[in-house]
Amino acid sequence: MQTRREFLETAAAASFILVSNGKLFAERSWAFVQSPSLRKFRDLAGNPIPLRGLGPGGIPVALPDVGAAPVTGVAHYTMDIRQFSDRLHPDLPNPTTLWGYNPVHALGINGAVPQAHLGGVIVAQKGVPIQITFRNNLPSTHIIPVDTTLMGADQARNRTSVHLHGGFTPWVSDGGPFAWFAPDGSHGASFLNNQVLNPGAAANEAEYYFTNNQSARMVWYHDHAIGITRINAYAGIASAYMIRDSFERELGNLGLPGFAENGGREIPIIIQDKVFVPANIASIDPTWEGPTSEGSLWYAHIYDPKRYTLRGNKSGRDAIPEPSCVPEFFGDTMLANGTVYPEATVEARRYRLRILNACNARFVNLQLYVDDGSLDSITLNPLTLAPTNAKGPDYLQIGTEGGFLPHPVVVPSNVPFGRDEVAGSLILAPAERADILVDFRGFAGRKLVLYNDAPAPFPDGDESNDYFPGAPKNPAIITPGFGPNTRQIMRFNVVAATGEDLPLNLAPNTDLTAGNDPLFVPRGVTTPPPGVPIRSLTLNETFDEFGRLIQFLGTNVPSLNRGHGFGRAYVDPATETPSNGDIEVWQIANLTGDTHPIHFHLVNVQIISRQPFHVSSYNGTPTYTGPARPPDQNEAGWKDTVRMNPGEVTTVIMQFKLPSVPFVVPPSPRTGGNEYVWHCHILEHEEHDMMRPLVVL
Ligand SMILES: [Cu+2]
Repeated sequence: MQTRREFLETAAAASFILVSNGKLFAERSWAFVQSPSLRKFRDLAGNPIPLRGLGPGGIPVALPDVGAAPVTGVAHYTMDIRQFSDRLHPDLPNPTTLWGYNPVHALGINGAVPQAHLGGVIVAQKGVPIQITFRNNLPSTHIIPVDTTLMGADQARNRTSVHLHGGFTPWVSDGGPFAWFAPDGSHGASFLNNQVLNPGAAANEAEYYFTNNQSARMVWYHDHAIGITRINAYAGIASAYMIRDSFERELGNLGLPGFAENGGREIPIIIQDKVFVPANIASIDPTWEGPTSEGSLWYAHIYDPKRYTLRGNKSGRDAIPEPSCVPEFFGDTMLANGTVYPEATVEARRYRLRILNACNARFVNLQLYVDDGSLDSITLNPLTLAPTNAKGPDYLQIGTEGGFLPHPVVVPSNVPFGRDEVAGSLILAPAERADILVDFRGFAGRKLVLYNDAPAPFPDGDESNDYFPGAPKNPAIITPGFGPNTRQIMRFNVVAATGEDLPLNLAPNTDLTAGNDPLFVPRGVTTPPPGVPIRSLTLNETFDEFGRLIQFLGTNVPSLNRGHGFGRAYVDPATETPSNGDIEVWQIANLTGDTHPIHFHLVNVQIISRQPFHVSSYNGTPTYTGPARPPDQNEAGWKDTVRMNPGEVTTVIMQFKLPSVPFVVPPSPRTGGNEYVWHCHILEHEEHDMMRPLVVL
């Protein structure tokens, strides 16, 4: 597999990419903001920093309004999108200013629903549609600096668009980049939400219809407004959405723990990485435009050539804008369910964890180790930097983004990331989800650290993005037991069981295929089914007019835009235009040095294979350098986000079937069809400009 460095060498040799003197690992300066030193797992008094659960005191679970929805008459919710503050760690001197969802009604709460980070989890039932009025109450000043040179960003700062990620949604409710709406009633060119579903809507409102016509799974919803998605999501505009069904309920008889919203031993865990404004921000980062009180969110806003690759040749390059986007943003402090370094008290019995990687760009390789009682809980082997701690229980993975796997898969919980195989324990790219069972029996009285060692960027890594005490290549001075730390996410405090679980009758030989749509290709088959049309597509990296790195999706035909290689801009005419019901195979050649988590709106895909190819000789047709291999066992089901590694062609298959809905869905005024998108879910890539229309005719 190619490394980033090799990518630059081969890219420079290839005539179709106009790269000069690219240096991906320039020497770093350390003019970089770091979060305050925050204590892990316990507050100053030694009390646990509790992991927030669902419901009162934790993340609010939205409830419907009393009246039925306009137009369709289904259950209706009202959700505000606003600026609020929430204390994300007890040692932070101030609560953090955030943007986010705030439901009007919530489970177990009478009166005003507390404004909490990630607030507004929705629990839906398969086949029971719902409708939501989102009210945009955001102030006109963003809490994160806005780079107005990005496509679509030079408009109102408080635009938003709500995308149900993984949902099976008519395009007018899909919350695409051009379907944004602002408090003053202005909206993007593709915004038909109210015309279709709520003609009486107020200026700041937008109406969305979600079919829930999908098997049980955890999806999520987040902002998708053009030009500001990465900063809106980072500011907090994201939450989870659980779809339940009868198959899932029946699994309770096989030992599946009960649901979180009913107080069962199911724990959603939403992982994010952030940087918090330190006390001395004015001297470290004098041009920071966001809130300056200690504990506010901080985000990279300067394209520092010492830190990020810049096209070497100055001639023909415009001055770098400030604020500027950056190639990827990595935080230094991990959060779970909106709290920094929390601790969950669990009984020594079986739990179901629903994990979502909601980081902007950081991948995680999730391991579980017994806290060894040392100051930092984890002790690293000085040579390998792998934990010497005893291992925690392995995972039994039962599902992914697209619902249940065909068969449960045992995932060992103690495999450090390995660069050669690009493998580890439970690897999740941004937007990927895992549904896992963890049995804490035998660990009563001990504490287990949820640990991550995935490199950032993935898979080659720049060690200055890897924060832990004694990190050899990170100049940050970190006190053991405190952050910044990107390796320790949270801790489980295992206490004695108060009851006994039903026996577990879920194992790798259990057939769960009845719980999901039938797959196109049998397990282990790495060739596309005969007769299915194949599209050849590409992932590209080059430089923009300012010399900054930019990523594009493309076809296998060179772009007419000089310097784009095979890449096409999001606003270029659509090239992926299947018809309703079409089945297609997409073979996506990654010509870059990074793994990209490619997300498909509307459809779930089945991964058929990954196959290495010779990047520098790619001319539209790959020359393969090794055999195709099937997806990992825990990717064998349906996926809405697929990791595509450098130097590999990833082959997926999907059917572009539109949902049927009880109202008329007009074509998009922009693209003339059912306007969806496919894009990289590294949010900095998506924004600049790794996204393409997917127009279903
Ligand atoms: Cu990407």
